[in-house]
Amino acid sequence: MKSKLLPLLAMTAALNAGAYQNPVIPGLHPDPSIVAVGDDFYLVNSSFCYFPGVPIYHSKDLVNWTQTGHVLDRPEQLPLDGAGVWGGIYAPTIRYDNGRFYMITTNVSSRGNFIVHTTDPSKGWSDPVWLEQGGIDPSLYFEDGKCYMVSNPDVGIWLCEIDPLTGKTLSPSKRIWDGTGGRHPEAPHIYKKDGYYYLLIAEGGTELGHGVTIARSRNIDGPYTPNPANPILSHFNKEAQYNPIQGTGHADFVQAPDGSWWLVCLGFRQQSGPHCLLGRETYLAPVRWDENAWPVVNGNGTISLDMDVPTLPLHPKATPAVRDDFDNTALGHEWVWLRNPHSENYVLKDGRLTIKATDVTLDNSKESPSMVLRRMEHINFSATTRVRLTDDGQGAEGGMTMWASEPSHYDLFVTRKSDGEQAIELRYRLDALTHIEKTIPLKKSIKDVELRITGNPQHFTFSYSIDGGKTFNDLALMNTRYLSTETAGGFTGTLIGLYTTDPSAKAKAVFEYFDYKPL
Ligand code: 6LW
Repeated sequence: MKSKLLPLLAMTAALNAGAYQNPVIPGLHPDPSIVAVGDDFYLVNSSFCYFPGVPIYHSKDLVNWTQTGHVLDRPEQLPLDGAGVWGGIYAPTIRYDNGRFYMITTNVSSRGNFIVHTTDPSKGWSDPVWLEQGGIDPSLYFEDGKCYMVSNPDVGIWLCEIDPLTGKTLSPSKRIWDGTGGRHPEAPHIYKKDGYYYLLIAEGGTELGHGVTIARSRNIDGPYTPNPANPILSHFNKEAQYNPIQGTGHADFVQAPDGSWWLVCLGFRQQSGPHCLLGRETYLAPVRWDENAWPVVNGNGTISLDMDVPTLPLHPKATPAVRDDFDNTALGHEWVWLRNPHSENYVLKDGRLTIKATDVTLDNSKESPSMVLRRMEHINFSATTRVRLTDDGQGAEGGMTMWASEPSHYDLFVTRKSDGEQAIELRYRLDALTHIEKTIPLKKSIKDVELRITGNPQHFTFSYSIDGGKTFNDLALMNTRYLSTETAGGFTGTLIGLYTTDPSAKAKAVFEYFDYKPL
């Protein structure tokens, strides 16, 4: 088994001591929630229509994060029938109390709010415990053996006491704050510090007007008094007008063992004008408490890519290897499926990933196609694979896709044509438009083809090689912006998929490796 990690350690943060680089978790990693247990930090993100769900990360220093798995890794925990890029799992919260981890979230495509719990995240999490209080973005607060839940039904923040192990509601739900007037008050979290309950929320919607506001009370159920300096974090202002990070919001606080306070939040990076393809990512900022006991985020309520602030002692992590040789017994945590996969259609053997086709195409918004995906994490990147399409009937395809949603993807693939020959094709699917941009017939002697997609802010370039990757021929370039959140929609950004589909459901696409390289 070849190692997936380079043996050399490399700083993922900025190399200056006491500085780091944002985002701390790039690509589709929105709605971060964080908890400290001793000197270990755990962080979770929302995952929408993708399986497994709710990626969980671990860190010792808040800057370097390693994915240890997913919280929802069994279909019984995560029914995703018909879930699309606006559906599935919304914002999770992770908390720890009395030896047990809790993760609370919403499956908007199923029964709503639920909790899973575990005493050891590495051993897996419980089945869902379903909850009665509605709304999205549920969070938990524990105190003196009691557990409180907050979420946002009816465009406000509501609180009730619950039993987190049975889901039973123990007190009537009470509306405790409406925010400062921004749209979509959401993402509530409660913390206690120096005799105050602080209620942190997001407002303004998860676009450019996003921000974080806070209120406090001596009693958990209010009345809550807003911070006169709200919002405590927003990029919808002059200070952040030219900031490459926009849409900052949806935050969670954590206190480190050295007493310092920090916030994780989401934000997005634009490319090709105002367009965003990476999805919403996880950012980190320091927090201090001012003389009136209100939190101040990174001095002026904005954050930057280069953070010149003291950090905890850094624990650099290994740089991920460019190449996935598919020679492990399971795919790495970076790979996900659209909806609940048919696992029998994915075989890792002899250093190859074989994906068996069904007749489900990438345009099908109900079923799970034969496709594995990994996040696009960098604006400038290249992704390369070697594929062989076998047992293929007419119309079968196997290859790589830049996938935003069922109606929005660019596909580069090997296909069996009506004349019985194979060809390389490049297709753009953009809503009502389906366009074959190029068809390159393949000689019978050619079995393996390398496919490459290279991304820059404006364009994806599609290329192929038929000499084992020695020379690549460019087929075409296509604008990135049509796959952006602004155009294609969805909460999920763009992913890179390896897929196959066949009207006769017989084909196999055999992938020998997959390279993902930031450029
Ligand atoms: C999430 C909400 C939000 O539940 O977007 O940006 C929703 N914030 O809090 C989906 O990520």
